[in-house]
Amino acid sequence: MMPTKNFDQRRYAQLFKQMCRIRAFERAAINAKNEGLVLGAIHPSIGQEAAAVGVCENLNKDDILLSTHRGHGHTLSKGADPSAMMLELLGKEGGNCAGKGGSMHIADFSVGMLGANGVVGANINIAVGAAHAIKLKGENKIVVCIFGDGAINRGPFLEGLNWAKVYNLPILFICEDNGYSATTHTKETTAGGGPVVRAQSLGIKAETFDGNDIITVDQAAQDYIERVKKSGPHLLHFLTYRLEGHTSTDPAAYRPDGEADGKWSNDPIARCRNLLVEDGVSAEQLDKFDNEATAEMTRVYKIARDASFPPALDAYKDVQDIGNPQTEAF
Ligand SMILES: Cc1ncc(C[n+]2csc(CCOP(=O)(O)OP(=O)(O)O)c2C)c(N)n1
Repeated sequence: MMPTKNFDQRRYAQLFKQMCRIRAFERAAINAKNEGLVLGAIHPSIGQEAAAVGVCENLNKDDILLSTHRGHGHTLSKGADPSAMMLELLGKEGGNCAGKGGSMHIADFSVGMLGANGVVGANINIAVGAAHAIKLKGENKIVVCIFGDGAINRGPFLEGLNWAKVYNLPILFICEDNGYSATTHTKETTAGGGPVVRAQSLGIKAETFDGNDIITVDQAAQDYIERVKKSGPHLLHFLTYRLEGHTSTDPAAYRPDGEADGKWSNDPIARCRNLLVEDGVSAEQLDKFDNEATAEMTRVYKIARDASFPPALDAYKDVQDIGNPQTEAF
């Protein structure tokens, strides 16, 4: 089929490649976890890659990003080095946080990634603080804060959105709604109309979009980033689905039988692939992108597996000195 007029084939091929890289990174991370190389949990974002790529590919390097416990995709899309990320997951020397952060606490200031966060909702107020600093310094950049649908039921959501609106801060809130908060259907624990209605009640413009359609996410992100630059805080609500367990070891038995199987046809990578094939890109070319992503992340995994742990004394480096609790407390 001939390329369609309004479809930017080159751009969407690039976004397809990025989504494949995230998936391959997480498959390699799950492998590492299964081999006992990762202490702590891995929260895969398999099925949610379009939101990460569609948003982060529209940011500049010095724009600021804050993410969640499910942040590999966001961090990679913001430009972090996958080798450093895998080293971090394995607690090795050369990790983004010298092996002290792990999967849920990766930060890479060199690409504007201010941090993933294992405390649900806690990234929201940090993000608002960063946006306030940008405003006070008169800088020309924005903050993007990504959180799940479960986080909107924690206090920081109201606190953060309120502060952002009162001070008209340059921040884009992104609710990545996969329908679940760990093992619970978020609907069962959410009163009212959800994130969009809550944001609108504070005077923040907010809309819901299909978060599994890369074109929709890309266009919504472009539009909302421009709006944030002109007029302060906004919120995007992306509907998506976590295709696997809450963590890599969660069998997700709380889901109705067959629910996840039925959702694979809505996989954002498969959907993007179909669009590209319909537009004339060959299946071989797309397989090549996919295989390159797998090869890259297999390399990254092997580097991390064979790397050294930091020297034991480095445990005391870069951590806050709060004194000796034994002598001070007694
Ligand atoms: C304050 C807090 N409460 C509970 C937890 C345990 N917990 C970890 S992830 C999670 C679910 C969060 O759901 P959501 O925000 O929708 O993100 P998702 O896991 O779906 O990406 C919970 C309850 C936590 N980490 N922090």
